[in-house]
Amino acid sequence: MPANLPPQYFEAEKRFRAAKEPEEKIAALEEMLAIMPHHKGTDRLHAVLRQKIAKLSQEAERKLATARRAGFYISREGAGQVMLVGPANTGKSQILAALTEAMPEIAEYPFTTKTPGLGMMKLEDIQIQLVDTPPMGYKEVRVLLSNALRSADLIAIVIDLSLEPTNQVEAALQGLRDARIEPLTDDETQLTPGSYPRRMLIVGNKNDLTDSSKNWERLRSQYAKLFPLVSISAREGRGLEEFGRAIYQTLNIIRVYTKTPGSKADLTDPMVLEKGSTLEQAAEALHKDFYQNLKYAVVWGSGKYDGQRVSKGHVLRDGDIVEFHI
Ligand SMILES: Nc1nc2c(ncn2[C@@H]2O[C@H](COP(=O)(O)OP(=O)(O)OP(=O)(O)O)[C@@H](O)[C@H]2O)c(=O)[nH]1
Ligand SMILES: [Mg+2]
Repeated sequence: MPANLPPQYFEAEKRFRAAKEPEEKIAALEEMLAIMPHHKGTDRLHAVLRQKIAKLSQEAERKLATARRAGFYISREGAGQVMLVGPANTGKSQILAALTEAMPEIAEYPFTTKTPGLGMMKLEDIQIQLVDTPPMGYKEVRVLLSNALRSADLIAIVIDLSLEPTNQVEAALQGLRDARIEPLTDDETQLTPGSYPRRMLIVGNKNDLTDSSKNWERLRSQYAKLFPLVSISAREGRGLEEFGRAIYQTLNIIRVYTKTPGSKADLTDPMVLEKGSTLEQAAEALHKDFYQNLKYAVVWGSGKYDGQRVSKGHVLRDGDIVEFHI
């Protein structure tokens, strides 16, 4: 045992032991390597950890290749990625069809969708990627689906309002918990260590059917405090605008329009930033030159008055127009 390993090393080692995915194991090992002092006594341990990382990297590569082949490796496009998940037959594919150009298979029987389906949904002047997924609890795809869901910007739990809602929501939440995905909350102490906190909302679909209003009330009384909720009929095209608004709000984003000095603002192609972003963060997202050389900016919208000069720490708001000066 090499001497003088600091306590942080053993904490990272504990994380390594607890980790289930190769990516997490690699991260813990890299931390251990960074913490470990370099001298003769640690040479061997160094080599052992490096070897482990190399092996795990190969494993991660193989997993990724499998996911790609099966259509579960979904590259993110647009201003946000929203995954439609839930029990079988609740209308996830119908929603994708209603809101995008995609033409997924829709059928009366459960377990129709076997691999994810993608489409782009227009929300005012931005595009959101919608992803239709196979039903949760479909065991052939569980691992691949879990991995895909962990990187979603928003998980939309879709349930059928003609049926009792609680069981459906709980089944979906349990499926997500099995994938170690938990609802994102403001209170981080609520989260299980090693879990993947994600933003979530609940969609009650088929609100055109009998009993749907009774079930909607039930759903609201039980979950309104925990999740944003929306009632729709994908088949009849009802509530789709509200659904879009709920997605936009829950994604927690703002749109910022840029303007070059002396010309008009480009109001067609906003930058999309996380809510609460500062001018400096906007500059960073735009281009590294802007970030490095930013002197100040002029803002229309969130300033006290239009055309106000603001500093790097200024918090931007949805719809702001920004003119960067470098
Ligand atoms: N009445 C009504 N039926 C709907 C609505 N949305 C979907 N359906 C019907 O519900 C059935 C299932 O729809 P799908 O979109 O295939 O459901 P899914 O959740 O993708 O199903 P899986 O892929 O098996 O998980 C089909 O018969 C649809 O026509 C709706 O808003 N109202
Ligand atoms: Mg489907």
